[in-house]
Amino acid sequence: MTGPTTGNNARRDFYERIGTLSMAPLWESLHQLVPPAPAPKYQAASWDYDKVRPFLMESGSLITAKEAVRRVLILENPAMPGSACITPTLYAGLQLILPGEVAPSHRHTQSALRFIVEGEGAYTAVDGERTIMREGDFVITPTWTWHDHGNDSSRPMVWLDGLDIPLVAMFNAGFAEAGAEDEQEVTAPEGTSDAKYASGLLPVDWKPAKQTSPIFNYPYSRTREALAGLAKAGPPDACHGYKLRYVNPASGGAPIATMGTFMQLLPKGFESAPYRSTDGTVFSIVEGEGESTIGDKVFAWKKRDHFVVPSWAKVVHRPASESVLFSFSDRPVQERLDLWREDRGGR
Ligand code: GTQ
Repeated sequence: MTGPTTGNNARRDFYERIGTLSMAPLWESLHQLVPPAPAPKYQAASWDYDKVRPFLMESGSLITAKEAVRRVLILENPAMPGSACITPTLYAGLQLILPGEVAPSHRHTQSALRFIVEGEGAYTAVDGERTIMREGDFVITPTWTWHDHGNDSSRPMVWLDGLDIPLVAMFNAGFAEAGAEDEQEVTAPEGTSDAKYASGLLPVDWKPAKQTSPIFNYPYSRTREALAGLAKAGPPDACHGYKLRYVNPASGGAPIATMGTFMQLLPKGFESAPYRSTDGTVFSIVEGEGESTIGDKVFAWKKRDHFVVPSWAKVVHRPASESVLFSFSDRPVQERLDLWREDRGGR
């Protein structure tokens, strides 16, 4: 019996010959394909709102919301240039609507979340109902629902858009349509969905048609009140401080099937225990200031700043004042697939 041919030239020649049949040797890439632990190809990064805002306002003089359809500056992961991704599964951007503008109606299979960063009084319309948005509100645009945005206030409005664009692209499941009119017809008074679904009550014979939450604005006033109550009720979690997840009241699951959303309060002087999880997470600072160590780098943050924590990167938060952080990730998808993991550093 003769042993295997071990010469590199013989192997390379073999790889070339099987390559002509669109085949490749697994043993050359096995450890990258099945890594012992996540090895993300993207990095931690932050966006300082003081630096971002002038460009956002400048974009307002370059193009109208109508022409742009959505006037947004994408927050792109610096390790994924040209991808329009902030993580491999998530898209994030800052959208500007100036007084009097309308971002015309359209619908797409990508789900969107809006997290209001600056301003008050613009609306988003979803399926015939408008909601007025204020700072800290979390608003959803479910998959394949008509939506337009408008600003009847006297000030610019800026919000964080979070979408599952890369995930939908991976599945090649993207469809989109422009509406016949810029603004969809309003068929329900403001507050209808809040009255029906947001008080721990549901219309008696209502059955959800999809996984998406029937609530489309989770106002900050209520979220903040819940956090304050929680902070009075007991000690903070070592890793998260006081952290709540937004919920679809009809299912107990996430309001959007593809993106989990969270709000946490970090008390002044708190230092979180090192934490990591497999869901790369985008943060938007609502109140306060401080810094976070992500992996081996320190990122300072304050109100309206944004940062991204990659999968399995260790994070430690150090708020200098009482702080409130909104975040979103693909955690519900990973949980559905039995993939999601966390490491609480023993705490
Ligand atoms: O508001 O519909 O930032 O379709 C990117 C794509 C926002 C939106 C974005 C979109 C939207």
